[in-house]
Amino acid sequence: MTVDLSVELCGIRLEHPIINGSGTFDALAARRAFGEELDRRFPFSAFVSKTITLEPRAGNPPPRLYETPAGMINSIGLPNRGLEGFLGEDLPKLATLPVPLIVSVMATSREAFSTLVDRVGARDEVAAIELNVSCPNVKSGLIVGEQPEETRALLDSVRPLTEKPLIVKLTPNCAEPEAVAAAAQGAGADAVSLINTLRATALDPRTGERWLGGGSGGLSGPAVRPVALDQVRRVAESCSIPVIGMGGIESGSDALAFQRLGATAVAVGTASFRDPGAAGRIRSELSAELAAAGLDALPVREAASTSS
Ligand code: RRO
Repeated sequence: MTVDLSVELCGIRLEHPIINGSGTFDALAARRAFGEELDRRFPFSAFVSKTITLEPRAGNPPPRLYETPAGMINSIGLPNRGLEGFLGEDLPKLATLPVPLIVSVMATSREAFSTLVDRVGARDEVAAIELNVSCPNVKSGLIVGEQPEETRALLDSVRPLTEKPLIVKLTPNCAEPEAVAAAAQGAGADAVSLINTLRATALDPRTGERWLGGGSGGLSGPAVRPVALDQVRRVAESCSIPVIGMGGIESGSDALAFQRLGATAVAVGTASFRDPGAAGRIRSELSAELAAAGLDALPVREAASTSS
């Protein structure tokens, strides 16, 4: 049976539904390591950049990773060249990847978010912008993505600045992700993606001190998959814009579970750390899963019970 894996995400046609989670695959390093072979077998149907900020950042002191049962905690702390460095150095290279480019941005004020969206959105190489809202608003002290009102106000600021699709990357560290998704949708977001990592801490057993240089971090990997599935289900049931599902996807069967619960696309993150080819394998497995279920295309999402 021929299986059609293609999907449409915010008006962008994708060959298949598997993209990367922001910050989990360094495409420029992979190209240095694998050369043109990477382009021939590029594992993702769209590429999401590591989140960038207005100013350059060094990131957190090491250690930045801690392995847990069925997962890992990261505390990378957003190292990046800043907007100008990204536009001048990284974007021209990322634009030569064989798939559409989604640029992920984060800021601690609406003004800085606006500058990022305005400048990134003006570039033809960029297909869509991801707003990473797992960050505090320095004025209110609140984590934007934990609060529907903060999320709505952010979208109100940035929505008029670009016609490019805006994808809001939701945090799982809140009581009601569906309320935040609804606020994002109501203020003009084109899609939501979830989940970012779950807030987590690890201690060094020898010293009793916190292990990670940044203090606490975010948990990802198969350990978080049931949480991610539940949040994707709740968000997909309560809003009508596309949902990009992620959280511990390691197999085609995992990917299909997110699709069955309403995800239009899925992202592979932690699995790529162990095997940079994981997403390619997951794509083949997804195809085989669908064929085995007698399906020639991905499940179609049921209409949401409520909309904006
Ligand atoms: O850079 C990070 O430490 C980081 C970010 Br910006 C994020 O959104 N999620 C995460 O787990 N780590």
